[in-house]
Amino acid sequence: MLIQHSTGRTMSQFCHLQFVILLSYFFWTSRVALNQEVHNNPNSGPNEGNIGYSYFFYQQPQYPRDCLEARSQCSTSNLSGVHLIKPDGYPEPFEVYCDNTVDSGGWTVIHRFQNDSLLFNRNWTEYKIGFGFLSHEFWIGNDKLSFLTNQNTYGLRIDLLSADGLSLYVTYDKFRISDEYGEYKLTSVMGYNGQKDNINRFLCPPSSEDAVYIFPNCSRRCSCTSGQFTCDYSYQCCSNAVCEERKNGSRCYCNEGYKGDGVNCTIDTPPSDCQDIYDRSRGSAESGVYKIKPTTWDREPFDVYCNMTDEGEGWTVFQRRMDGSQDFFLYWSDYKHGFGTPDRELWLGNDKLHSLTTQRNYQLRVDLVNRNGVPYYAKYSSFRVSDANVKYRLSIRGYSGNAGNYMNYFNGQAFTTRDVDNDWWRGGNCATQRWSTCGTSCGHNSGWWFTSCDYSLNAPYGTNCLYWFHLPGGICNVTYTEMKVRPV
Ligand SMILES: *[C@@H]1O[C@H](CO)[C@@H](O)[C@H](O)[C@H]1NC(C)=O
Ligand SMILES: *[C@@H]1O[C@H](CO)[C@@H](O)[C@H](O)[C@H]1NC(C)=O
Ligand SMILES: *[C@@H]1O[C@H](CO)[C@@H](O)[C@H](O)[C@H]1NC(C)=O
Ligand SMILES: *[C@@H]1O[C@H](CO)[C@@H](O)[C@H](O)[C@H]1NC(C)=O
Ligand SMILES: *[C@@H]1O[C@H](CO)[C@@H](O)[C@H](O)[C@H]1NC(C)=O
Ligand SMILES: *[C@@H]1O[C@H](CO)[C@@H](O)[C@H](O)[C@H]1NC(C)=O
Ligand SMILES: *[C@@H]1O[C@H](CO)[C@@H](O)[C@H](O)[C@H]1NC(C)=O
Ligand SMILES: *[C@@H]1O[C@H](CO)[C@@H](O)[C@H](O)[C@H]1NC(C)=O
Ligand SMILES: [Ca+2]
Repeated sequence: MLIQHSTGRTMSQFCHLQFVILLSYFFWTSRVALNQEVHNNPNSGPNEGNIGYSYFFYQQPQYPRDCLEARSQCSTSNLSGVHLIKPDGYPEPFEVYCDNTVDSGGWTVIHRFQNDSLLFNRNWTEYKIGFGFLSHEFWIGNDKLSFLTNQNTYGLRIDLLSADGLSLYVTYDKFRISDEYGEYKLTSVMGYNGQKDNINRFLCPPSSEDAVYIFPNCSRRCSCTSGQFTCDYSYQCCSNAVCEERKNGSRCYCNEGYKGDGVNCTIDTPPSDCQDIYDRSRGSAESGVYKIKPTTWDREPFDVYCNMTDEGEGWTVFQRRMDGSQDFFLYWSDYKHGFGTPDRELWLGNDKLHSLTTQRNYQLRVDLVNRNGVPYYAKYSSFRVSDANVKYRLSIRGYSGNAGNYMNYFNGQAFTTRDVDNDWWRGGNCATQRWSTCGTSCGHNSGWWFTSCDYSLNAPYGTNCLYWFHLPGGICNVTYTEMKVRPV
């Protein structure tokens, strides 16, 4: 557990080195521990506080309970190697590797990772039982480890060897894991002693600059800065975040609807328009379809096409004509809710247009291509569409451009569709009215801010009827229109 959760991960995160880990336990307070046992044992003789003496009276266990006992029981077994031990309560004796070379010996090796010859990504049962070979790589098994470390107070020592020959170790004065019922929880790992500078060199090789490691329970965030391994103990998930292990390891993740680093989560409001999307992306967002939710829009976010390339960026497109694939001769409710496809022909919808243009001050840009393929544009420094109560009345002013100031004609006008007549013409509804121009008879056949049956950019495509009154070089047969807004 320890290997995986702290040291192991840290190393795999920071090091691309070959290394050896030697993980062992020893009686940390062996003398005191043994004396206590003598006290508690009704068969024991007088306690002299001496190991040899205690064993003399104490019923000699059949097997040593760990490598320290193995060594002290028999002077010929003080060589490192495989010994049979049987921790208190464990049903069978089993073989362990005893290391008698480091720190006065008596260490029971619980894990060795040497040359990556053994797969350590294993299931619960395998970790429970243990795997590998004592002679090279192995995991002793969590059951054994649990019995071993619960007989007394054990210390932990981790030895590390890097590919460049750096050898170092850390010790913990106390180390214990619970049984399977307690999910082998690491109940105690305390009293860290390390070689600080070497640890830094080991944990922070040159390639690890700015690497970050967050503890599995998100209790601290450690990083390598200028070769120093430092931990921020104040790291903590905020109330709108959870500590979770995902693809990139553990860290605080903001809850749904929030954004941030998990320490500081702010409400993740959808972008209010294409300019907002552009700004949030720090200028990297490309033209395309995005979801926006104007601040005054109380329904679901909706799709819009953002033109990020035309004379700057952040334009929210609300009308486009390009191939006649979309019918524009539609009804009040169609124009109210919108129709078409954002990246092809569309009318965004008057409700949305109202919401969009009332959250801030917006400018309008109309791009047109005439029948000879020549592009023109008209810009208005102020553009706003009022709500349904006033029939989506248009407010527009501040013309500039080369297409001619045609939109000015509709300033202050309410919206009209084939089924709702708000135009000034007393003779009928402009939306269904026919007229003659460019040598053909045309139908307005669209929704628009008609005054007295002037021409609409929503008129039928591919006819003489779709035109912009002032367009130089021939007003008929406009082949492309795009109407878009952007905050001023
Ligand atoms: C192992 O035991 C032998 C014989 O008692 C002794 O000479 C030797 O120093 C011991 N070695 C260690 C590492 O304790
Ligand atoms: C790893 O080391 C063991 C023992 O030294 C050896 O038998 C094995 O072939 C090695 N495996 C690899 C992948 O180097
Ligand atoms: C764990 O892995 C072993 C060996 O691959 C397999 O036999 C066993 O069924 C697995 N157990 C579970 C619970 O997946
Ligand atoms: C998180 O883990 C660290 C180290 O393993 C431990 O010291 C700390 O108490 C744990 N915190 C919580 C809240 O579990
Ligand atoms: C993982 O972290 C790296 C570095 O911090 C980052 O570049 C990458 O996007 C992250 N991947 C995922 C899936 O979060
Ligand atoms: C969270 O982020 C905001 C905005 O960046 C900042 O003003 C605030 O101080 C941060 N709060 C914390 C606890 O870091
Ligand atoms: C943006 O608008 C301009 C003018 O209408 C047009 O030429 C350009 O192709 C548009 N860009 C995209 C990516 O739609
Ligand atoms: C307009 O386009 C239509 C259909 O493509 C064509 O029949 C007509 O001649 C064009 N009119 C002019 C004035 O170019
Ligand atoms: Ca009328």
